[in-house]
Amino acid sequence: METNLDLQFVTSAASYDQCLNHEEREIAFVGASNAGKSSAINALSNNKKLAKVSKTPGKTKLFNFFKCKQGYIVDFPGYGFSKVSKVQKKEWSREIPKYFQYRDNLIGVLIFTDIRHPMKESDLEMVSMLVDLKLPFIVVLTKSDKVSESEKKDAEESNKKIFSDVMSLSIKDQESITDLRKEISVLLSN
Ligand SMILES: Nc1nc2c(ncn2[C@@H]2O[C@H](COP(=O)(O)OP(=O)(O)OP(=O)(O)O)[C@@H](O)[C@H]2O)c(=O)[nH]1
Ligand SMILES: [Mg+2]
Repeated sequence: METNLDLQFVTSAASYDQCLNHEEREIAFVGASNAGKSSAINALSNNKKLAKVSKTPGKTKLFNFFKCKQGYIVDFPGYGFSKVSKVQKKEWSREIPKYFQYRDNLIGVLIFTDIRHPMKESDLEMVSMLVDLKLPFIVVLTKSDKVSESEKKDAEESNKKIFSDVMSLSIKDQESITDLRKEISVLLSN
């Protein structure tokens, strides 16, 4: 299988109505702030500067579209959106559920969560929304280089008891990046 995603930043949207119009499949990257979403995008593309393109300070947009060979990845700001105003937060809390509810292109979601303290309350709220909407999701346990091999296995196993699709990721581990590329390719081409 082709695992080179050829990821490229396309555009951002500040509201659901402004989301890019296209006919391809799309997967969403969600998770807490600092979980490692942007780092994952950069690792997937082998380009350390890619995700920053959409993260101009003070101009953070809600939906960030990255084109890859088989479709699109949409990167979201972390839950909590700590760096934006109250007004912005309120607007985003209206726009985000619209995206998950109405976006026909959306076929799956990757939830990024730090392997050292995974699946916090906000992640579980996301899961509950995705289950209600019958959207498949993969739990990505990030920063796996921060724990021992046995702690990694324990975290994978305990999360697999609850969630059907679980994988570990470290931006320092090429094998895990290749695995993530494969998961994305499979989701987008099924
Ligand atoms: N050791 C290690 N650090 C990582 C890894 N992935 C991300 N980080 C670090 O974690 C921090 C946050 O990463 P980001 O990719 O900016 O996190 P984010 O989820 O995009 O955060 P928001 O944009 O705020 O939602 C950065 O300092 C990264 O260098 C990893 O696999 N291993
Ligand atoms: Mg980010």
